[in-house]
Amino acid sequence: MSVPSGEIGHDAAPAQGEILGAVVVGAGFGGLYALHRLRALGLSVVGIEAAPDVGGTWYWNRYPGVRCDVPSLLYSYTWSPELRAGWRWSERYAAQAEILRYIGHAADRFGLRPLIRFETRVVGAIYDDNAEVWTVSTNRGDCFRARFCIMATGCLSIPNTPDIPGLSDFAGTILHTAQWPHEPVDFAGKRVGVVGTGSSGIQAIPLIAETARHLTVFQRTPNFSLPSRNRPLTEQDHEQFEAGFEAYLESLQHSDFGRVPPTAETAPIPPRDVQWQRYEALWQEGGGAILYAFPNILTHHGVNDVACDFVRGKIREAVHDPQTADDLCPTDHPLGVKRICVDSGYFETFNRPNVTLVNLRREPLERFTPTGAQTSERAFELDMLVFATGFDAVTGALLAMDIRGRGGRALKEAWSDGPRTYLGLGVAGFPNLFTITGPGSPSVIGNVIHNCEHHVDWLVACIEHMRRDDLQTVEPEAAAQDQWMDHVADVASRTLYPEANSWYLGVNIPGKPKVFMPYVGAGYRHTCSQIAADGYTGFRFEEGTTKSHWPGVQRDAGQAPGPAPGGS
Ligand code: N01
Repeated sequence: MSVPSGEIGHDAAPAQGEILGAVVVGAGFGGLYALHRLRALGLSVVGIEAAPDVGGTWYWNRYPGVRCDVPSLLYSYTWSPELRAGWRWSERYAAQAEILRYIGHAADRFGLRPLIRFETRVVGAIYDDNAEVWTVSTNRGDCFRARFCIMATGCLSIPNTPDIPGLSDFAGTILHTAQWPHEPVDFAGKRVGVVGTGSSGIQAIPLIAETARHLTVFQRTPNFSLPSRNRPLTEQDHEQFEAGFEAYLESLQHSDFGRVPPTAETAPIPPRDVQWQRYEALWQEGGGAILYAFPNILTHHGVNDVACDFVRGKIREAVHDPQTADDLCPTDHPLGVKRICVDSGYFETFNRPNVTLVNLRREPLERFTPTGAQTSERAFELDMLVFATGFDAVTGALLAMDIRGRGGRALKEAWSDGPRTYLGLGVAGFPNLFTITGPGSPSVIGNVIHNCEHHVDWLVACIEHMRRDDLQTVEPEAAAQDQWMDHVADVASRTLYPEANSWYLGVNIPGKPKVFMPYVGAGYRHTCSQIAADGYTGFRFEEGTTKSHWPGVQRDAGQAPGPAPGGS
């Protein structure tokens, strides 16, 4: 057996017919932690990553202004005191480059890079009913056989570029925020068009406007955005965070950060002036905390409408031209039911003489031309086009692969009416396949790193349980999955979330079934723990027929096995 040397493992010689403990697809926050934990468990593991380096979505999203909208002290792994002690965030909201350095630092600190095959994209994962193993094939033609297949493919990893007529005729530069080049992009002297005003567009627009000769923003739906009030972190910030860290860790077990609390339905509606004062205080503080100002803000129009009025008032204060201000005010959805945006000077950017807002609701974008864009009313001359048009979110990366479970059933077929999982962790008919932050789990709601950690901890405990009892396979029971999906839909239907055409519902992708994908209910961690404590209620384990007795378990930690020979 040869072991790959160096950091990029795809040159390694294959091991004949070896069955690995696990293949982990994706080397973002979830995939890296899964590799770390599974290796520590004694499983032979290999990670497969399409990018040339670790980082997941933070590797690809390098557009100007990109930073996280979760405070950096919280947007960090919690599982390693050494990692925490060896890292110091510089700003309240970290920029992408710093986050990527952090992920790279974690990968190096725990020796994870040698486990990963970079620049390799998984194209298929097929379950072999007889051998009870997964065969994972890649675009490089190699194929790995493994007992467990861990999909850490991320919720925001497949960029969406809308099919607008004439795009291929456009003679200028075309960029997408989620596929940004590594070389600096120079907007100086250029007439730039940005399509899309979600989180990515709202972060990029102020920075592009600073250097572009002219910036035209093509806006279909205005969004609610709150000021970040980003600033350097002080010694005091770090000390306070450290002092409260254990309590914070403990709170993660019980908190429902970002989800709808159990008190939402019974909470009183605070008087308008009380709400207003609270929103003002949170607006001054900066960040997305307005979303959690009252327990019923995401369930009751009596609260949410006031929050909407408040933010619209702030937009009108910031933007000088009344028509532009009006166009920037969201009116077709409640606040927070599309992912809230957090910005630095977004609305003020529209006061610049070199920035034009085009309201596509009033004048639809008809086509691109070789020299620009044509709406129903006007032609715009452009040198560069930036798509900030988001992602085929949550399910996009999973369905981009040919995943087949028992009897060769395709995941695409199993999910033809929308994703179906149990707890967002597993899919009936797809044994030993785990989906980290899969649909039907909180996934993108709250702190995604902590959601990843929780899923990895849960699945590792499940695998330990299987090893203890010498169980071969685990998968959700169909009835438990049905019940869970009904519950996910029921919880969402009792909130204001379904009132927006958001990517949470998949409606940004033509033809994608309209299903609310994240779990927004309370007590998710508790539910998962209880299910495990009760003997994994709703999961079916099998002793298996192959009696292969934990292949890959004996391997020394730290080695990266090579692929088995064969094509995809
Ligand atoms: O994508 P989006 P994003 N013609 O889908 C518009 C995370 N994130 O990349 O609303 C014209 O939100 C579309 O218009 P509409 C975060 O979770 C986090 O900005 O569909 N316009 C919308 O304005 C976020 O939610 C951070 O009418 C078209 C925009 O494109 C998620 O990623 C930073 C169009 C897409 O907005 C996605 O954000 C960045 C068309 N044909 C991202 N098609 C932070 O942590 C689409 N649009 C801060």
